[in-house]
Amino acid sequence: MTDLILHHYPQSPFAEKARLMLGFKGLSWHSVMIPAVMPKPDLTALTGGYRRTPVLQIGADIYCDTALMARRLEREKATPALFPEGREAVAASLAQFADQVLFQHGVAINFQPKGLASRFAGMPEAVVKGFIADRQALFSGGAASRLDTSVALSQWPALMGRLETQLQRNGEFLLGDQPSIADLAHYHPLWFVASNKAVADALDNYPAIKAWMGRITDLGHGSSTAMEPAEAIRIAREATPEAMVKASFKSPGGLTSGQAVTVSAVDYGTEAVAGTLVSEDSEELVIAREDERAGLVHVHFPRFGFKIEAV
Ligand SMILES: N[C@@H](CCC(=O)N[C@@H](CS)C(=O)NCC(=O)O)C(=O)O
Repeated sequence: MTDLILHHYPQSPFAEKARLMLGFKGLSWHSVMIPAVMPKPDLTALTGGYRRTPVLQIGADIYCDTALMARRLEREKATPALFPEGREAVAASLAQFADQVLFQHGVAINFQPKGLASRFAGMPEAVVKGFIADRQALFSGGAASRLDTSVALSQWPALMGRLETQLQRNGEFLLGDQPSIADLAHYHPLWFVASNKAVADALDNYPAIKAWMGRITDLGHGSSTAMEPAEAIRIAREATPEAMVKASFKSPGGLTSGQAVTVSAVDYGTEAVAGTLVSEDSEELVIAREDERAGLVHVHFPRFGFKIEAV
């Protein structure tokens, strides 16, 4: 196995989801710290422009988006399973709901004025202004818009109430007695709320959720060692992308391998990544690109939530 390298920063909820996936599977990995705001030149040398957090690197293969990372880690180590056999669709669809809907609520609750003040306490005003401007840019041009705080606060009891009831009645985890990707995707937005003392009381009335969060925290992060970004880029340059198994798949867009394409997220952080199509299947889009610093890399995206266009 080639080493797993996670590009992330500590406060990112989706990075926490990725760290927990690695912990759940009991994997060892290298930890590369990336900036929380643009520019991110060392990260984009690998991704070709994709800027969101986190990114998983395995040699010269770069995996964007935690939804695809989960599938790649499942291939790395099948058990314990993130997508339990026979419940693949319910696990993936619940995770998708949480990553989109619950996450937007967690962010809106965090970034209401008292939450923002607490999160950025003691930081220079320029840093706070820079962060706010970066996140405005992140959401420009995509299909998603930020959820209004008052809507998030109003809808929160419905989301929490449903979770609380199910966890009281149906075992330790969302799909029963074993954790799955559905748990990790529901956990990270709540972790984001819990980690901000000015807004953490949004979880106060939900004892079953709190107990479940403790069980997820206990999965841990696996074992990691720090790595410098330059070392990760050197590893990519010296590695050869993994050979792709060619399964027959009819491209919905009529694309053929070797064709010049761009891939971009549909919702936010829509910077397009240009390359040549290597392969596509029902879950994954893979493009090849040549980078001055990282050499030939294959960049992998989930099909769902991304668009691929011929250049
Ligand atoms: N669907 C993506 C969402 C990733 C995401 O929204 N990450 C946030 C951080 S939690 C982000 O990229 N924020 C902007 C940044 O870090 O530059 C995934 O599952 O990886």
